[in-house]
Amino acid sequence: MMNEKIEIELIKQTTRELESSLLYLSMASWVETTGLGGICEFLYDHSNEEKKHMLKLMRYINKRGGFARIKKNIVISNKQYTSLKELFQELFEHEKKISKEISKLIQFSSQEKDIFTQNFLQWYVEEQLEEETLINEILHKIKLIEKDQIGLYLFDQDIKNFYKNRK
Ligand code: OFO
Repeated sequence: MMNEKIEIELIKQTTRELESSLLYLSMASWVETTGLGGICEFLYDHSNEEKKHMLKLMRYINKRGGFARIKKNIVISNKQYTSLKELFQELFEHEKKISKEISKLIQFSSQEKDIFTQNFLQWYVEEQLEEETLINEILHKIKLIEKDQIGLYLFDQDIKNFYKNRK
């Protein structure tokens, strides 16, 4: 059984994962309106990934004798971006914020001497590292080709082909 304080903190993280999923989803929708099919595919796909992160947490909470639920008042963004650079910058900041929350959660589970939760959260540490690196790489590339429409088109095609080959 996990203690109630840990359960409450994990429920907060479950909600954050859902918020992440919805953020990627709303960003994907905006990008789709710009006609960049590859990048929008990447964002839709990642929205599903975040939902899987949420489910993984829910299943863990229940397995440890808690009751997984989503907090009320979920943050949903319907923002219209001015550029892809702005969007990926926001995403990068978001992922860094999530990484900090995971780190705080690990420290808290250590304080509470919950080694199961500490161990469980290691998966999220790896995941955040991968995500931060990936989003930062994309942001970097977008900054390089910022005003080059052909460059942007080719970059989008690259991402599109990557997804085509995965199917
Ligand atoms: Fe759930 O991995 Fe990012 O936010």
